[in-house]
Amino acid sequence: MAERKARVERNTLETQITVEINLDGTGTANFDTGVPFLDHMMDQIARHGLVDLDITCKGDLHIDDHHTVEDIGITLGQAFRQAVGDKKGIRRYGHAYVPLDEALSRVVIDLSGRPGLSMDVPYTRASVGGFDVDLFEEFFHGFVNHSMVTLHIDNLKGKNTHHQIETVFKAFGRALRVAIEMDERMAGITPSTKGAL
Ligand SMILES: [Mn+2]
Repeated sequence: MAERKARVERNTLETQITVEINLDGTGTANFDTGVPFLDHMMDQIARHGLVDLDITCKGDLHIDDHHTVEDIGITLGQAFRQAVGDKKGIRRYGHAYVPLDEALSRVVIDLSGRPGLSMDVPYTRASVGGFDVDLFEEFFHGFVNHSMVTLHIDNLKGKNTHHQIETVFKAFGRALRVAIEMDERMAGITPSTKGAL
């Protein structure tokens, strides 16, 4: 099997980002983005998705976290799309329910070749540790638009905002892991009746 790795650099006047991804990794993560709460969440993708992630960003944090969070989502989406390749032999769909104490989230993913996001997370607070949690929707919008995946994210229960979003990222990692897994019965086959994804 070809190595499922990618390295993408994306530079704008607002952010300078490098993303390295290995879909067949061990969950090793290195982040240097200047936004520790985002790093803590992306760490969940690496660990529970068993993908290696190395992400650096120099962003205009003196304005706010918005450009940094959205642009990392975009660049991660570009790297993911490159790494996943022609999708022959993969499971394509993945879903996971993940709890953390009182919180419970469900994430369903389809490596469909079409961007789509449905995200319903009724946050109980607007920010955690100074981080504006609304920005996670920008992160996932950036990701789906450039990875060309369909993503349904629902936080089903939760009182603590940190728990709500952490269960989302853990479930996203888990669902992603299943969707990108090689299915030996699908070897060499594109999992679509269209013959292309
Ligand atoms: Mn945590």
